[in-house]
Formats: sequence, structure tokens, C-alpha cells
Amino acid sequence: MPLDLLDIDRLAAPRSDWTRAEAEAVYRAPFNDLIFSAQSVHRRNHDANAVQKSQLLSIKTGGCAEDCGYCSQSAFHKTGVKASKLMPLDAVMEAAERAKAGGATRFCMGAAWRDLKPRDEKAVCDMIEGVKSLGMETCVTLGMLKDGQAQTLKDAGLDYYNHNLDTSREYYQSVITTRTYEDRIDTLAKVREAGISVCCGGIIGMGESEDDRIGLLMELANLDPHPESVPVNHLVPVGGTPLAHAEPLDGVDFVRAIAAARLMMPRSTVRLSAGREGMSRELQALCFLAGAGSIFVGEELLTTPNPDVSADTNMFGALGLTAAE
Ligand code: SAM
Ligand code: DTB
Ligand code: SF4
Repeated sequence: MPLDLLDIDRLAAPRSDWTRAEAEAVYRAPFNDLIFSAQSVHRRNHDANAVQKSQLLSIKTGGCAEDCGYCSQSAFHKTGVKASKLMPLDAVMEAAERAKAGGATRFCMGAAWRDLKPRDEKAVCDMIEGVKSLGMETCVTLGMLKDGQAQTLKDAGLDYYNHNLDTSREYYQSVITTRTYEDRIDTLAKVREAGISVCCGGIIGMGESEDDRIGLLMELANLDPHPESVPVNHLVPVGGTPLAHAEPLDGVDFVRAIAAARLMMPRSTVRLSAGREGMSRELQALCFLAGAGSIFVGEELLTTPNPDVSADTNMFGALGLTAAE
């Protein structure tokens, strides 16, 4: 049966057997049909006026052994980001307490690692336990995991593990050469098996084609079950990286990616992630209309700027958005 974007009953239920023709029909639909459908599906499964706030902290910055072409923290690129050691627990706790006071309900700790080394497990688990004790949801992103490590993190109280597929299988090698798509899928399976919620999405604006965006969306939507959380990042061009001068992304194309993610993974939370600093309030409003239900708050992401708290407070006021629990 061909895909009918107005058949909201059918679209509102998740499925993991998306064909390329169906994914193309979603991504390339007339914009008004796409947004109407995405918003209709969104309100079947989510509170349409509530947006969840997560806050990031870079617990270990720079000097990363991977060559991700977008990343300020890769040791392969001269970006001016200084490599630092793993943060001490008390500094992490202070940051988490500030994030909680600022309204964040989830605290996401990111480390510029290729993989989690056994010697760092205890320190990271202490951070997870500490943040959890504040009553916040916990998320970490630490690179690849080996057998048993996901369970160790779960036992410490981990709620979410972020590990992005970033782009299509075909375009992946143009962006990252130090690991494979299968490496990513493998870690995602370990996270899922340990009973941790999966946070997995990608980046739009890296010079990928429309087919690559559709390919990424299909990979994500054909995971069974879907990732609970789907971050859609707008490339933040970083000087000194191979993608510093990537062709600027059209806002409409970014909104299409958000709407398609919403439609193809109807129960997941789609996060309007990196890149808000460069977006107008109107563009962000379109992203919420297209089904984004979460953002990162706080004035820094990991190494790049994010809108200040007053700008977000004003935006929530202007759009009548409430902070989701
Ligand atoms: N090292 C871990 C990893 O790669 O999984 C965790 C940290 S990494 C910074 C997390 C994600 O941030 C990446 O997968 C990518 O999607 C996103 N990201 C990194 N740099 C970005 C940039 N300049 N613009 C947009 N998104 C970016
Ligand atoms: C994700 O998908 N986006 C966040 C989080 N997961 C870890 C990271 C965005 C990083 C943006 C670039 C920076 O600040 O270094
Ligand atoms: Fe390292 Fe993650 Fe940056 Fe890639 S995205 S260079 S793995 S910190």
C-alpha cells in the first residue's frame, strides 16, 4: 500500500520495516503535507506544547583518537580545543546541580574517547551514581563499548547512552575513516541488550545528499525497537576541521529532517540538538511544529556555544512552550 501522509492512524504506530520508496515519499513530500502529518502524529504520541530540556557537560575534552570530520575534539584536526583530563567528580556534581537548578531534567556527560577504557569505568560510574542521586536522568556518550561495559554503566544507574550513526552508510567513510558503521551498530546493540535507553541520531549539513539523509533516517527507523531519543544535529562548522567550510544548510531541509524523523519514529523523542545558536526563533519554532520535543539548554554544548538561558526563556514564553518532566 503506498504511503498516505494523511493516514495519521497508520503513521502514529511505530514500525521498523521502512522501504526506501516510503522514506523518500516522507522526506520529499510537499512541505505543508509533511508538517501537517508530522504535527498530527506528534500530538497522538506526545504533549505538543512541552519540550524536554537536557544539559551537556564535556567531562573529558579533546585529543580524541577518531578523525570525525565535523568534530572540534579530534586529535587529527587543529581546532584550538585544548585536550584535558577526565573531570573530577566534585566539578561534575557542581555542573549537574547548576543544570538541575536551570530546569534540565537530563544530564548528558560526553567524553572525547574512541572507546571506554576499563581504567576509566569506575570514575564514570561514580559520576552516573552522583547525578542520579540528584533525581536527574543520566546520559553518557563515551565512544565504543566492549562486552560487559554497558551492563556496568546500567548497574551504576545509567538511563541513556548516546551513540550516533551521524549519516548514511554510504557517506560515512567520507566523514570518518577510523571506525565503521558496523562498529556503531555493534555498540548500539550492546546498549540495547543491557536495557539502557538508546539515544541515536545524526548530523545534517555535512555536504551529504538528500539520499544520504533519507538513508540515515531509514537506518534509524529500521532499528527495532526505535531509539528512544533521536538527536538531530545541525552541523556547527568548526574552524580547522575538514567541514569548516561545508555548504550552508537550507533551514527548510533541516526542518524536513526533523519532520521525517518524527514521522518515521513516532513514539521517539526527537531532539533539536546542536546548531540552535545559529538559528532564528522562527526556524526553531518550525522544528517544534515538525515534532521536535527536546533541546539542549545551557550556554555551551560540549565545546561550541548554545543560546543563553534568557533567549530560551523568551522563546518558551513566545511559543507558549512548557518544560517537560
Ligand atoms: N566520542 C563520542 C562519540 O563520538 O560517540 C561522544 C562525543 S561526540 C562529540 C557526540 C556527537 O556530537 C557526535 O556523534 C556528533 O553527532 C555530534 N557532534 C560533534 N561535533 C558536532 C558539530 N560540530 N556539529 C554538530 N554535531 C556535532
Ligand atoms: C548529540 O547528538 N549532540 C550532542 C550530544 N549528542 C553529545 C553533542 C553536540 C556537540 C556539538 C559540538 C560541540 O559542542 O563540540
Ligand atoms: Fe572523538 Fe566523538 Fe569527536 Fe569523533 S565525535 S572525534 S569520536 S569526540
